[in-house]
Amino acid sequence: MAGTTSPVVDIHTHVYPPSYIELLKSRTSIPYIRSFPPSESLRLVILPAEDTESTSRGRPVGAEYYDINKKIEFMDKHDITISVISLANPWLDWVPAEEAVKAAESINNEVNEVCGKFPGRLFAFGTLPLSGGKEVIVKEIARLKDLKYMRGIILGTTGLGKGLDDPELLPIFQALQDAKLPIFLHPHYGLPGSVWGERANDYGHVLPLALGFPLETTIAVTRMILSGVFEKVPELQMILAHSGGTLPFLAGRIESCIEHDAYLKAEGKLGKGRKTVWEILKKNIYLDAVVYSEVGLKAAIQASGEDRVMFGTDHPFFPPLDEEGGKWASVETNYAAIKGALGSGTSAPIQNISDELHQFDGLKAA
Ligand code: 5CU
Repeated sequence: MAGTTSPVVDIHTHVYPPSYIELLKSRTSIPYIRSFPPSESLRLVILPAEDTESTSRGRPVGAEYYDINKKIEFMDKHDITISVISLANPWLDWVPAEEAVKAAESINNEVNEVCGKFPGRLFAFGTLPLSGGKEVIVKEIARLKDLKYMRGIILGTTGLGKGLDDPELLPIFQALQDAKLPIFLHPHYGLPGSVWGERANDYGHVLPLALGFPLETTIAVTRMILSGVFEKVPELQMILAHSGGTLPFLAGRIESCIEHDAYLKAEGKLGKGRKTVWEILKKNIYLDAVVYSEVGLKAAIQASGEDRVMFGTDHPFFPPLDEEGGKWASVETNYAAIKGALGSGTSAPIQNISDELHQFDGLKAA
């Protein structure tokens, strides 16, 4: 934020390392990169909802998606001191089981090395070999703990294929808790295409990105809450993308539905020891500030507390459509929302973001 003396730490900022880009270019089903003649320019097609015969198929993919120098240029332009970079969706979810371990090790090493080229400016969230199964995932978590620049992991909502309330994930959550590595939870799959109706192709990417992404996150975390993950792994820390989807706004309703559910009561799930949604929001959840409005940001701050809301940009997504070279409206909108929500002159969330980064530091010095 211009004028602040606190370091600005961007915890929601993605890369597709060059080796991942090459993989995407070799594929024909999502995720893939290709041109659509007569145009020769390459397009990145990642979302299930955007793989359609229309002009909204994918997005132009330029150097900002894979060239780390572009990330640093972007950081400098927007007064960002530190970025915690993460592989963008859909991560390694689609990689065949037998290739998962090698792919994760090589991507995580590549990202860790890139961070080392810009000491003090770049840290990272690692990627898990999800399709490889529990054992190899836990091993990769142990390895990530010792990679110098890793500060957590990025995770989608499918887990091992059955969602994040799958009891099979508990040893993985436990390993992350023990390693003091937070989960950066990020959506990708949205909602089933049928909910967008017959005219979905007329609306570009708006419905899946504005609604599908946040609802996917909200549903995934609510399922975790209902399954008791946060009682069973009480110190697990999660950072939710896009200010938790709609979780801060719906927390009261979710909590009320739980408290009034006769089935849960009969099953003995409403008794002592249950953490409420509000407690989980304040003890286990951090929210990014990528919500583009003061209203949404105030809800996030009220739900989790100012010190649990972290600055983010979603770079390289949401670039300006027209003007080249200037500041990005998507970033400026979030800066304005932070200023509006906290009052002018304060840079509290940014200050706290930095504190939290060091908290996650736990095992190693920056
Ligand atoms: O614009 C998009 O599709 C995306 C995406 O896929 N992932 C993300 O983090 N932000 C925007």
